[in-house]
Amino acid sequence: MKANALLIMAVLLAGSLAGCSGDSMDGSTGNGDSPGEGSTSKSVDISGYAFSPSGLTVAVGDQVTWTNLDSASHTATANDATFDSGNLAKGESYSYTFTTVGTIAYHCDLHSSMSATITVE
Ligand SMILES: [Cu+2]
Repeated sequence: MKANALLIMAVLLAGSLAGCSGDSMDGSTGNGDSPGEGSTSKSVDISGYAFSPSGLTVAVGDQVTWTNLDSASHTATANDATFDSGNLAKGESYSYTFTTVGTIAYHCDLHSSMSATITVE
């Protein structure tokens, strides 16, 4: 009997731990929006001195990953400083999870001709 109760508790505990796992929760002093269900990951390639796609719409809670495919270094830097990848060498990537609705224009700090937008709905 007692062993059964312990087993049930262990299962419940494991379940709740799994439920809140995540590797991008470091900025969690958030605003009450729940990034939970339905959040997805989207990708932006940095290639040929351009962001592709240059206009991307995501949902609140979605994570966007920029990957630099060029030989040259690039950054993905929000004009309003919401996010900043820092220098990305070839093959490096940077991820950011969007938690606030709005349109964020961003650019490459190293190449003023490179700009794009993320729209968060
Ligand atoms: Cu660049």
